[in-house]
Amino acid sequence: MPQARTEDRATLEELTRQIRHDIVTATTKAGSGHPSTSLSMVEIITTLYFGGVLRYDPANPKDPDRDRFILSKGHGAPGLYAVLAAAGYFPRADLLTLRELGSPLEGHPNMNRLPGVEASTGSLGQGFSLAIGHALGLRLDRKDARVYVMVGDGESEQGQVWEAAMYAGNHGLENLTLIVDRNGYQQTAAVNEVQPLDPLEDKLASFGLEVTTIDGHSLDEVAKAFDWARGVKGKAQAIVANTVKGKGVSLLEANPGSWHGKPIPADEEAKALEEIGASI
Ligand SMILES: Cc1ncc(C[n+]2csc(CCOP(=O)(O)OP(=O)(O)O)c2C)c(N)n1
Ligand SMILES: [Mg+2]
Repeated sequence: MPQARTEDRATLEELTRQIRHDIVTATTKAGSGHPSTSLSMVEIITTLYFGGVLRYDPANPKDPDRDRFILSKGHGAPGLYAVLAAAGYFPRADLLTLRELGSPLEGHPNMNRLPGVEASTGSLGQGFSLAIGHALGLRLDRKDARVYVMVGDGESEQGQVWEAAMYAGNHGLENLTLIVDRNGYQQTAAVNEVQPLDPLEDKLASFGLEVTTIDGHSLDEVAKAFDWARGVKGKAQAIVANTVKGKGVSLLEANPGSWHGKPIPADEEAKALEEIGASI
């Protein structure tokens, strides 16, 4: 049976800095990719993999009893890769091969090339449905493993997300937790300028999910939300995480609408890493 890794608070905080560091260095070296997308999800994925939530075994990535995390907003691949490397799925040094020809660290996650990647994503809107397939399969197999799926707020404009919400609600998938990374921005503009989601929580609840809203950068709130999710019976859960696109790097935070899908320029990298404060 896989184990959940439960690190102490100081270690968790250092891991968030390491993961932010690795997101920046990999995308800047690649000269492409999505650092701002990845930076908004760091506390959530760190807590999933190291805060006693996900049960997994990097030595046995296909263990049928493992919990699953599916990154539906697949362009956040640099963040997923950084946490998978920290968890021991592959060497951390490989992160610097991001987007190189032949590297399994493709621009979007490829489940056939990299251990720990549960679903090939990047075409937005699909991951929630894939997660439902896993959750149903686990239920049929009478396993107590759980499925976590993260969508973006811009992604949540897609119809397929709501078909999936309807299904998860109607079928009482208590082993499924949806996380909405609500960083307020999509590709070129604020979500509110394009297709406001509000009242998001009411909508999700009306589809039959149990909903909570948190500050997605508070390790305490994130941990409590996952505890809460595991305690909900008979219903799928949604965690709406309010986050900041580009969190931790002032250059990106100052203008999130302009930095989507753009790496930090090489001459700004040192300042960004200093702001992040990673010790490595
Ligand atoms: C089906 C589909 N349409 C369009 C795109 C192009 N695209 C990539 S990222 C993105 C914006 C996503 O915004 P959001 O879901 O809020 O993610 P964030 O980067 O803010 O975390 C778009 C439109 C895509 N990958 N897939
Ligand atoms: Mg967004």
